[in-house]
Amino acid sequence: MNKNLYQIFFDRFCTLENNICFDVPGQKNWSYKDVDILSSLFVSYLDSIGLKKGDRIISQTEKSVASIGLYLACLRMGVIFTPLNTSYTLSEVEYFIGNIEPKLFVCSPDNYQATSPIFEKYSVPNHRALGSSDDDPFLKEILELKENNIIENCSDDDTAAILFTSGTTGKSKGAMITHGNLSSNAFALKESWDFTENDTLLHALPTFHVHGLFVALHTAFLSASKIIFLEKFDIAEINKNLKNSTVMMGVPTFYSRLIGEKDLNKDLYKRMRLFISGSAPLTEKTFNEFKNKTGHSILERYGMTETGMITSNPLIGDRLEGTVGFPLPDIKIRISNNNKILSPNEKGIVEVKGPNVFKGYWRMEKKTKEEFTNDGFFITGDIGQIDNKGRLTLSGRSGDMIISGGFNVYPKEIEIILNTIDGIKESAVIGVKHEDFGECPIAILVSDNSDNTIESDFINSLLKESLAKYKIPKSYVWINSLPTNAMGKVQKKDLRFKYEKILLN
Ligand code: MLC
Ligand code: AMP
Repeated sequence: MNKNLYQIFFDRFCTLENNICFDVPGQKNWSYKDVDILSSLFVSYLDSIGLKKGDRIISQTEKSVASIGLYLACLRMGVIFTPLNTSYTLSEVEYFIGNIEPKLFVCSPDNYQATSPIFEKYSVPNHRALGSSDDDPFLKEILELKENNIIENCSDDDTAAILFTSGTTGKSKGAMITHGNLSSNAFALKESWDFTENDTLLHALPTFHVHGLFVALHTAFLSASKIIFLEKFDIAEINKNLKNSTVMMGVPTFYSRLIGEKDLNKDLYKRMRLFISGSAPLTEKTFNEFKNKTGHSILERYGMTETGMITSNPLIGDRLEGTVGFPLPDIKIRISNNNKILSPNEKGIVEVKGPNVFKGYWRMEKKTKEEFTNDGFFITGDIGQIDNKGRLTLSGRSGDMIISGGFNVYPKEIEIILNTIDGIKESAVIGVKHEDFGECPIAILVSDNSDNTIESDFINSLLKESLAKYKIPKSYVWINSLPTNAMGKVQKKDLRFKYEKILLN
């Protein structure tokens, strides 16, 4: 049997192919049939440039139906799809191109010229620009092609996508995610959240991460649901579309922004049946205020790039604030500390096993081995505890990764650059509380000349040359020396404790 994820979607939506798949405000609607054709046209293009199963492409494109058509074409052909955050800078993109060695690099028209030297340096055979407008030249060219309806035979273990997630060393690791990982997770979520063809998903997430691309789209595709496809999260657009939707998925910032509205109109929320939150901790304050103001209990779930979704609060039954719920079907979780499995209510590292768990890091066998236990559980690095009923509560992370508005920020990556700046002797980047983004990076700096500190704007401008904007520290604090322990290791815990509220009013 063909386990190609696209085949699985197709089998589900083919009897409902006239259902609207994408409703993009201001553009024409796309039925499931239209999207199927669009993907088959992209297959023709990929085939014409010689792409085969197992080849890789990188896409750093704005959110659009065309970019999803390209993704679906890759699934159909067994070509491995690597999406990149659109805010990555050239030097970040260069690393991914060197690491992935794609046969095709698709970028937004605005970036085409700037990325050309990288594409030449790494001899990427094909470089194209794809925009998000209806009259994009590449899209027009695609629409002129003849359909190629191939759906390559794939097994559960064939890699469908490589998504990058950073590491403690500051270098990103490509997580190889298989057709089987994605299909098992999509089925688990469809069942757990009871998605059907009667649902309308309000989609305002970016489509270069697990949340917006896999969790949201796959669950909808498998159910032939309608997707209201917004360019980005914008309160006015959300309010305009809430009354025509039934489900929304978002990061906690979506919800804190919605309740922050002065004239929140409860009536708009009447048709909605489900609000889902994930990618970062949802505070109890946000959960409770949202419930008071809209009447809805947000359903919080937990996952990560390497595993897809792991746990979810129940659709029917108590959605407890501050907890991330129960393991999804076929997924096992446990808590461990120093190789010892802990009992209920004991706090330790969350480990996970199941068909959702990725097959390894791209070209990093050693790193892959280090992240799994001997009996095959993936070590998430998240800290939590499981109660007697099996419900998971998270309380932090073992590393010093920061999650800002749902985007991960790795301090090491920023510190490496800060430490090269003249005038900075040493630096420590930490996550502190932020009203809007939940958590944000700030940098604690030590000057190499006690009489002088450098202007923040100057540091920002240097960092922006190589780092995406969301990684730029929101504040700089100069101190005489960093606190260290007897081994000379910087005590970030002390810094976090001292500066935790520095960004709050
Ligand atoms: C934007 N900025 C951010 C930021 N997003 N800074 C820190 N953290 C962020 N997340 C910057 C902008 O560049 C801008 O900088 C300034 O902050 C104000 O921008 P804004 O217009 O207010 O932000 P906006 O465009 O509205 O974006 C905020 C957001 C967005 C929360 C809507 O960040 C977002 O869509 N986040 C979702 C991330 C996501 O999908 N994560 C899933 C990962 S998958 P300046 O300098 O121009 O002022 C995963 C697994 C799982 O984690 O479990 O799901
Ligand atoms: P990523 O590597 O981008 O996939 O991010 C995964 C990380 O996001 C997880 O390891 C968690 O630390 C965090 N995360 C995801 N969902 C939640 C949640 N509901 N609550 C707290 N943290 C979460």
